[in-house]
Amino acid sequence: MGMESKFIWKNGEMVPFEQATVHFLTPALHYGAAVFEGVRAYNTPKGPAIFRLREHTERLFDSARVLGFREFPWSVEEAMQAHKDTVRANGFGDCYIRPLIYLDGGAWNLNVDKGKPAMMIAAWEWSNYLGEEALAKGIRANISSFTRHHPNVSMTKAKIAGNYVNSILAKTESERLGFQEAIMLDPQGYVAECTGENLFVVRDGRITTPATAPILEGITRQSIYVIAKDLGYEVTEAPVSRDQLYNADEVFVCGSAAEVIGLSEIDFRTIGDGKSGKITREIQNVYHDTIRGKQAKYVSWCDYVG
Ligand code: PPE
Repeated sequence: MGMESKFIWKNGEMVPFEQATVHFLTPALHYGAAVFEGVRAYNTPKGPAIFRLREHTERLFDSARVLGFREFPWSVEEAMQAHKDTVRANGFGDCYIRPLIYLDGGAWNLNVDKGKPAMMIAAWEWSNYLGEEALAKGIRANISSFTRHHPNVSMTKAKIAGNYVNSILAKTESERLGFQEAIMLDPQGYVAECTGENLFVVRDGRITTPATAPILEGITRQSIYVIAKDLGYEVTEAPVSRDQLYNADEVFVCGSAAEVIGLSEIDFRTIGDGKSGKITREIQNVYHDTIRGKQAKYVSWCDYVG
């Protein structure tokens, strides 16, 4: 399954896939000066719906503001509509949606004000972000030798393209070592997040997740927080140390692309009984029903493409 689609939304127009190109001298390409989102649409009983579209679009605009953009040609509402149009134009049900606002033209002295923002939105059919067997078996991870961003070096709340070089370094290293994901520690040495997911720890029936200061404020993380509380679990934000992962009953990661995936092993230490744990599976099941519009309580999180 590739990343092809019929159409990509480009600055207000729906253009054929092949025409969604940028010039070599696009500043975003040289400096990583772009912001993006990872969003998913799912087939639901009432037709395709985009999960938490408003929250993703608001975070996209927040990221752009953090990067320094001050004026946009589009509003949040227009961008939300553009996501729906892209899914519809391609005839997709289950798909991944990737909007990107990038610095286009004229910013050659490292000042955002000298360029202008441009936006494109693509969609493609992308399943199994962490591999075919991840759901049932869980995945093996290690603690990366690369440290996650310091909040005053790279802005951790923003999905800035350039920030992801840190993720690429870590993920490449982990996969070359034979793992499927990298867990990254923050500059103080506490557990931060993975290269493209937030992380939760379960011990004695209680759930803990690192606080948001050094990490991306994941929308899946926030959804899981609500779901787990509604299921009756105590969920706390607290610092998590590396050895608290080793001694956890369950560890799971979550993100729009990955959804909810258990960790079976960390640094060659088996977590729990070495597969997705009981609470992980319970949350995973509710999450899967939620994103497909099958949980009445959370149906307002599904934005129908119409
Ligand atoms: N942390 C990071 C660093 C991150 O990139 C993501 C999303 C999350 C946490 C979870 O955030 P949320 O999707 O709002 O729950 N990662 C996106 C990009 C993955 C990629 O390979 O590119 C995603 O899941 O779409």
